[in-house]
Amino acid sequence: MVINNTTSGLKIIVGLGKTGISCVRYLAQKGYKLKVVDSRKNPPELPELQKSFPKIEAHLGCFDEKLLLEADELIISPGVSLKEPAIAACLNHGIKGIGDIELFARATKKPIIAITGSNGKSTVTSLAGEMIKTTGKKVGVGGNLGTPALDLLKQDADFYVLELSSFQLETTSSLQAAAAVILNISPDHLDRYQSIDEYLTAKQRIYSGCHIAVINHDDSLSYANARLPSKVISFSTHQPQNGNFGISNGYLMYGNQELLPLSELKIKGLHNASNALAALALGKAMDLPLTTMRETLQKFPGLPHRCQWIAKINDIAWYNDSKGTNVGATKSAIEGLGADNNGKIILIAGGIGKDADFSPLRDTVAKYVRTTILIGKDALPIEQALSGTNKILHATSMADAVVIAKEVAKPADKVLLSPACASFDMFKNFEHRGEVFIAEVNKLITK
Ligand code: UMA
Ligand code: ADP
Repeated sequence: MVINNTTSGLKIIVGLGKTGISCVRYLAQKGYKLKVVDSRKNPPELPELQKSFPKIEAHLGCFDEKLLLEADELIISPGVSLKEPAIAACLNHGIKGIGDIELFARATKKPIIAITGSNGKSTVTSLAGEMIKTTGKKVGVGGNLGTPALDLLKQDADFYVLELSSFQLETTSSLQAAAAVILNISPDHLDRYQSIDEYLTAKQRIYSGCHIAVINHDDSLSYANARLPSKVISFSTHQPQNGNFGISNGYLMYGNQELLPLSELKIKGLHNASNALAALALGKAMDLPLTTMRETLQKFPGLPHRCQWIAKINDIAWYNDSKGTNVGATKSAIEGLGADNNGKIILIAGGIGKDADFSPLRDTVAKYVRTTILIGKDALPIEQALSGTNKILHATSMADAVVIAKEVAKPADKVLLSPACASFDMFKNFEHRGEVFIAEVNKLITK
């Protein structure tokens, strides 16, 4: 049975987090009839809803299918799966389900630079935003990075740069980005997707209708079966073809043109060189001058919680990579820090594993890691996957993990928090986890 509710005029916002409240603000101002639902009893933005929109009903504690069926459109937060039974039932009944990025895409005619991938999204999004700012143009930067896209519409902008997750892309069909990129693909979110193919299909929606596609030439999985436009710019960590970006003899290159020695990048590791190239390719797609993009690359210090240097204590360096929330990220963080190290790495990992297979970490851990200290809910599958590669210890808290790390580290070692997991079992989010780690490391200095 298909229910046609297009006359009800009611939009139901599903999820009352950052996205949900941004949708309330945007749609309420446009005069729509709204209700909000959240399966938690105390969602994070409930106080804000009650204060600023006291007339909008909030239905909390579960998703009530009967209520949802009253809507003509569901505005679904990225954290809510479309397979959630009550949501799936509504979609099957013909009720439209969209997300905040779809609303955003419909609302602006300004060029959108859209960035997705398993890792490096926030770094490339911030870099691309900085590159545009350096030219003196106005830019709104947000999306999965933190500021919900709809909130960016309040600023006057010449360009928007959006970090997009696979979850956001699932509910978006009108994006038509001026330039779009999938940075790389490695397994993530397999608790939400049945297979990596399903995850990839969601990611590839970013290329739908885009004007220029930026592709990672080293990662054919990311673009092989995508429908790409005629204009494509590629990046690679090898010598590029004319009109594309790459690396040769220690330089970032545009075709045969040397742009910048890798040693002048503040963000370190081959994965970050790849991020720099992706940002250059996006900038080129927007006709930004290579000279100003080079200037930005020389200055960009990187973002907190991404392989962030914290302190050196008794010849042991401490790094916070709390944003390393999947296996691919942790692998590149260990390789990036391990490659130029005289000592070994003490790795602090663990949290919510999102049904990942941790065995791809085995070779990297065997090569660079002296001891792994595990925290969090999914310590056991990580221990099983890494068995025999290095010494494995367990900690009951971040404080405990830091104390153990101090005891087992030797001079010239690096201690790296790179959990390969989400943080929600022990922390509010990855920022909170990183901050707790930094606070515990700082206690070692004052002791
Ligand atoms: N909710 C339910 N039922 C569910 C799941 C969630 O009711 O089954 C409710 C929660 O109770 C909560 C609300 O939905 O009240 C939260 O919505 P949300 O999880 O979509 O989170 P937001 O606060 O709206 O933040 C989202 C992104 N979060 C996720 O995709 C999980 C933020 O990315 C993003 O910064 C923000 O929108 C603005 O665009 C965070 C993230 O972890 C950083 N992203 C994932 C990642 O990077 O791996 C995809
Ligand atoms: P995302 O927003 O996709 O999570 P970030 O830029 O925040 O990506 O980086 C998160 C972590 O992923 C970093 O701390 C690093 O460990 C790893 N990382 C960053 N860029 C890459 C890349 N291009 N390839 C693989 N891993 C990366």
